[in-house]
Amino acid sequence: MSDLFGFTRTVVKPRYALITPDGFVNSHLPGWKNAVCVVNISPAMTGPRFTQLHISLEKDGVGEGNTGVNQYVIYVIEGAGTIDLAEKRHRLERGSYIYLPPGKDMVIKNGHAAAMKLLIFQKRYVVLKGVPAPATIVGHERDVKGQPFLGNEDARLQVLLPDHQSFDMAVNIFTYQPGATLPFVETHIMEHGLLMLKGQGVYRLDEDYHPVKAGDMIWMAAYCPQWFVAMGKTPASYIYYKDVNRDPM
Ligand code: UGY
Ligand code: MN
Repeated sequence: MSDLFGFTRTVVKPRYALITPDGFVNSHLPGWKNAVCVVNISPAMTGPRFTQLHISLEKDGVGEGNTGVNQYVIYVIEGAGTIDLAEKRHRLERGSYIYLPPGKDMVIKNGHAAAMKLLIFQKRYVVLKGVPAPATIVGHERDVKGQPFLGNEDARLQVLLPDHQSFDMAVNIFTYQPGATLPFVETHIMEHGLLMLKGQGVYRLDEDYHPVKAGDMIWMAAYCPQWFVAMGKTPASYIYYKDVNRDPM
């Protein structure tokens, strides 16, 4: 379907973007070897204040660098490998995630012949006077209990980063049983970057309704009205970024 008549579900609008895998185009990014890197969301779109990368580390793939003024959240979508941080080596598998504060060195390696696929959110860290920047976190989604969202047992939220003022970003996984919805059309100052991890549904973005499924990426600008319903016979889940805990002015 995708190569007939120039059809795609991808759409880039001033207040949101839906980017589907058929349209991904690779970039060569410094520090990544034997890797297929796609910059799905970035300030180059005019609007986003963060970057969302999809990186496929092939056999012997390595990513090496320093976070600089930014902080990273790296989530393992598929495959397994390791990350070396100053203090030690950590094993990574599907569902592992790492929070790296500014100024942190890292070396991430694929340990197998099959690709290790990574989702990376990068955001410039905004200092809060008197509050030290967060420390590194290495965790796994299975260790984070899903809480009912606004009392709905069928829409559960896993909050991957601590709810603490030192963090200026949050990354959560939202899992919906078939038919479950965001309870209302949200309109808020926070922006989002999102990857559909499982299942399918319909996303309302601004005034438009889009069918979405696992593998799709979405950018939602601040104040972009948003709503979701999970459809089909299996649960739908997505991982998403939002900016938090800082004054708007
Ligand atoms: O955290 C959120 O704003 C979340 N409820 N938004 C979303 O899922 N689109
Ligand atoms: Mn939201």
